[in-house]
Amino acid sequence: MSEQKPLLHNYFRSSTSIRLRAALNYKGFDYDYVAHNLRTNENFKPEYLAKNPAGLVPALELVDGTVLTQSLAIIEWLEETHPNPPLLPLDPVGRAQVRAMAYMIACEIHPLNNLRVLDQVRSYGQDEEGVTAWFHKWVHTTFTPLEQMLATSPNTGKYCYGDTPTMADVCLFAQMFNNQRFKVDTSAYPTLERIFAALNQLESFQQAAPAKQPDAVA
Ligand SMILES: N[C@@H](CCC(=O)N[C@@H](CS)C(=O)NCC(=O)O)C(=O)O
Repeated sequence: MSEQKPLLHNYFRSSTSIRLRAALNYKGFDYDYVAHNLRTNENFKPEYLAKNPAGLVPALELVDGTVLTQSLAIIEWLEETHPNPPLLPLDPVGRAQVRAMAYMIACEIHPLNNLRVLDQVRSYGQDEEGVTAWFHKWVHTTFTPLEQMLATSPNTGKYCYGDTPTMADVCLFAQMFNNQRFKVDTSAYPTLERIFAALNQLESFQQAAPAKQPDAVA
């Protein structure tokens, strides 16, 4: 009989799913993939709502049935239970700085550009051009200071903080796929583009990309 694995409830192009997949893969954490098509509201089916009443992805269902939600909370749990390789530096100031960059993306871009928020913007009569402009605005509002921070910080290395990936990098990596889908021009952010290119060289990150997932569609 095959060993039971934790279940990752997610969707191929959900950026919160991408960031969690990158973290899990980087840590070598094995899971079975459960797809919920957000476009057809599979995430609001009663069976999933019974596990995660918010109906959002990702969620990580452990083998004992415990369901963890919120991508960053799951990544923090992962860091505590599987510390190597680390996704946070050891010193408290560094940890705060990495979390700050992660939260800039996770708290100040993603919630404004989430599927249900874009649908709400559409419901106010905005056409696709208007929705795209909304999306771009919130990326640029945060990418401008993030680029400045990374371009000037002595802690910036190959990645957002030093020469190994951190929680900030998994968030940046995931956001870049959303940017590509909404055709955001990121040429004004050379440091962010350079870091994204470096992350794309890592097998664990490559395997987290939307196109690599079993539910991927063009
Ligand atoms: N803060 C949550 C956000 C989760 C979230 O909003 N996920 C999106 C996909 S990226 C979702 O499930 N959207 C479904 C919807 O908006 O109906 C996290 O980081 O896990």
